[in-house]
Amino acid sequence: MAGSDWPGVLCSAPAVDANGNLYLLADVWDEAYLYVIGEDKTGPFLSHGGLNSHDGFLHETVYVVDELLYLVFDDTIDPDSLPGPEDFVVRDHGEPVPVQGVDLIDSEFRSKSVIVLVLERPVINGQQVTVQINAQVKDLLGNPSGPFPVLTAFDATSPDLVEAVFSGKTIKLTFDEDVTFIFESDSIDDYLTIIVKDQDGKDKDADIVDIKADGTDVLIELASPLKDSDRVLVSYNPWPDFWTAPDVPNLIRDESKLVISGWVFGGNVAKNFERYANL
Ligand SMILES: [Ca+2]
Ligand SMILES: [Ca+2]
Repeated sequence: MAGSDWPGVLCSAPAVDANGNLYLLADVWDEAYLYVIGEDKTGPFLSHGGLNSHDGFLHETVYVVDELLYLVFDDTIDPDSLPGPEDFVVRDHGEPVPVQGVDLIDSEFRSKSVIVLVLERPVINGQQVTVQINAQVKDLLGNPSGPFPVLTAFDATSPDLVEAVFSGKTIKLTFDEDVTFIFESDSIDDYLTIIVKDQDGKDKDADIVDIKADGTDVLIELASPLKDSDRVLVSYNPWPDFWTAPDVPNLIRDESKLVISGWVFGGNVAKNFERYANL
């Protein structure tokens, strides 16, 4: 690897690939870019990073956000070569998920294209989502892609609350995937509040003693026991509502990990919610 005068940029020595392209591989702030010198004879291939989605900057070639599955390519794809829904096989935990639509969008970064698959339903844990592409795509010069391996989609979907119940001193929140939680009592009120009213509508104390995650559950332990007749409202307002370092406390998040330039981002944060725990 030869150096560069531009800090953060490393370029490989020029090389020739199997298609006869003369190319340079540049590593810019940990993101790889392929620069082809001369005639482009290489078909589109998957290349990480580049899409600035509504969920933040992602550094993955294949990732899933709810019911949308993104495939990021190095090259601009000819729209006429875009495969149909029947050319993709998507599986969630091994079970097929029908593809309802295929869109082609241009990335906000450089000349990348992104194929977006619209799935029949949101997937609950993208780390177990795979996609198989049984077709070729072409770049604007007509260069066809090679065959694709079975690809694993990175989980960029936030955990969703599916149930909230209480018993004794414990309120149990159940999510649709495994979650993590680091409890920090001094600032918990900024994130999570519990309002308890008795059967007459009178406020009761609801001091949080501890919170821990166990599989898909978050268990909130209160100082004093609840009665079956109490009304319990759980409100969660995470800040910030995007990727953070893994050791930031009081965030309910999944187990996805992302490393960019030595920074580790720790999981998709559950979205705001307000839920009665006895409905
Ligand atoms: Ca090309
Ligand atoms: Ca997830």
